[in-house]
Amino acid sequence: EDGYELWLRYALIEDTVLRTQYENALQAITFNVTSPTQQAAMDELMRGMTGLLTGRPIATSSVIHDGTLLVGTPQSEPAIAALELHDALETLGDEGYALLSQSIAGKRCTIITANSDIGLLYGSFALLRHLQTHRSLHNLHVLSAPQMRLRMLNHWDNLDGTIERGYAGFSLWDWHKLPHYIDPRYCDYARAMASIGLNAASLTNVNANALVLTKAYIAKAAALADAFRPYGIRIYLTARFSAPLEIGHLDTADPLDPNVAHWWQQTAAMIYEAIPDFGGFVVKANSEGQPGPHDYGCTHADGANMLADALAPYGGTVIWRAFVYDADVTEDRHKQANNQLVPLDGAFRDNVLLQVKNGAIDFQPREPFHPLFGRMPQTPLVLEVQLTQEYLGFATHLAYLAPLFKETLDADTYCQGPGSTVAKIVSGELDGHPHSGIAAVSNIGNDRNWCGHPFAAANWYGFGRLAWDPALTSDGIAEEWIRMTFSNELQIVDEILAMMLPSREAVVNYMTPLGLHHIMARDHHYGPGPWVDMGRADWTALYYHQADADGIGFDRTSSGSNAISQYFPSYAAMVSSVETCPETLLLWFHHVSWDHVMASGRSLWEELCFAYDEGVGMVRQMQARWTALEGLIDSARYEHIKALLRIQLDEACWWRDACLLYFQSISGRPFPAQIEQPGGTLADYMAITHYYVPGIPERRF
Ligand code: BDP
Repeated sequence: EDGYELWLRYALIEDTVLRTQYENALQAITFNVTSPTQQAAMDELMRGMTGLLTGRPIATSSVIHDGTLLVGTPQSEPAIAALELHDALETLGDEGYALLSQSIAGKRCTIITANSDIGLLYGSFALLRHLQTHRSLHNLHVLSAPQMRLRMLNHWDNLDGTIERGYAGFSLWDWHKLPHYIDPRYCDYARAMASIGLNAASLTNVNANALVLTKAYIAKAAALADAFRPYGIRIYLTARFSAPLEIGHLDTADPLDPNVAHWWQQTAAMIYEAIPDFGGFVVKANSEGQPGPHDYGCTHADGANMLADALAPYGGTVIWRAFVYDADVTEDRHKQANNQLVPLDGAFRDNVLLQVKNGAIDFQPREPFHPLFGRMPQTPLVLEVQLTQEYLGFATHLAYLAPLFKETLDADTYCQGPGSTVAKIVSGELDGHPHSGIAAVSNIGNDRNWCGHPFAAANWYGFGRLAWDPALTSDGIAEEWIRMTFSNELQIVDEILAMMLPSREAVVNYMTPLGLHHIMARDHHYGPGPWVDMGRADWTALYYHQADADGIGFDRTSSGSNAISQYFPSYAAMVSSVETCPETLLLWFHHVSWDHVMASGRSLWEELCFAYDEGVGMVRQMQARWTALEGLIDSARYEHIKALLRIQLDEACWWRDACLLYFQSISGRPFPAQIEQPGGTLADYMAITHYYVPGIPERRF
């Protein structure tokens, strides 16, 4: 067990009673394969059933056996057409699937059907998931269709093989050997993506390199697109706004210049010739030094529309990122995206989607939802989350992130009254948009186990499941993943579930409790840095925590930056009062006295100390739970995770002690006697400048 198989392990079901039931129900398979996607579904079903069950089902061209798995669309399979499933099929759209138990000519059948081949593939994975998680095949009546049309991973992969903020090795895309060598791993990547319903991949870093838009690279990207196509995955590329200058020999990239527009049209034509189902461009413009339309006095809409016009004839879309801010912190960075983009609502072409990070600052362990959600009803918004744990301990910390994604998806913006959740906005439901979507910054690299930390795969999995259905629960998703990845043994499932569910909260506690944010080390973002002063306020910890002799926290109320005013009144009213603001976000929105009395009856200072300490305690609990599983988990994964938890504990202590010593130097208050007292001095912690310090002992000083 090295994690390569992810959640698609298909290990033999050891419960013989259950396995016999499955074997009786799946003695034969009738699947008249007519396309590469159907072939992928057939291959997966055979692979899965061969692993999970003893023996292989017999392939028959029609239903002649009792206990047949019948797979097909009404078009590909007359036996399914004869069932007249119109009502069911109507609810499935062009990607959904149905799993049904039905008898045909007196033979018991399990049916996978859909309106499309990709629906059959998704349904095949769903049936296998059913078996992998030991659910009953009796009276199956599952109808499932995705809530979001675009379900995408954003790879931040550079053409030189490195990955921006990647902690699981180098890029999977071997640009050097493409287009001729198709690494079998591309197929396994596509299988994993399709197994959770993801249907799009942007291959390259948002801090883009124009070279990927040259003919040679497009041929390479086309080879990847060919490999992914049977699995329903469309590829996107990041478009560097200054590409016309860098590879087009023009002397401007001005979006209103006809030569520039023409160059992009030619480029789009060249791409679509090679990749007829190319998804489109993902664009980071006028953000963190990237070029963009502002360089020419134009708006984001001018820039996005020019690209959208080039893609429109082929059905492509522009995904324009709303992660825009500049160094001028006379305006709170929290407000800048709304300031720049809200006035442009209605000005974007129909094939432009605006991709908005979950929060207004930057993928912090906890952020309130981004105030753009609900503020641009005429523009389809895509939610962007981050799987790679840039701000959550890289791939060495166990942090199950479905609860974070859910927190945003379920957040009520109140834009059209109560119940106007972010999920309803990005699914297009609230404003009736035909486009809808959700994207995640990938955590995948060429590490053997894909995501670096064996538990990080749960974030890839959880993201896909939520992209398909945001109403799923974090618990339910985790349970599925555990059963598929480790075991169906109840003790194992329960123990691991109890590790995973609070794990994100543990990270929040030992890194940034009570609404603190952006206090990590500079540049690489690994480890604590509440003292960081970059000279540029918006990248400076001091600016975000605002700690002084009186208190701590960023005042975003009307007496401060007034970022709260960008939210709709019901939410704004709740967070604008210290009394009603959730304590988990208190220091995000308020500058609060160290002596402020919290709900627990403790002072804010004490509460901060307890929260940091509790974070460390939660990691200890995770360790204890894992150790209790010794002998029940295969030794390779057991030892790997045990070692990573050791690192996590060391670093949780590092975060707690460094932050508390630093804040104490400002608050001047003693540490409560009940918490573990820091071992070193603040100077010791500030002296740690290493990028990564392996195994810092718990009591280093
Ligand atoms: C920040 C990352 C940076 C990315 C940026 C983005 O530190 O590497 O380029 O997000 O999303 O969090 O564009």
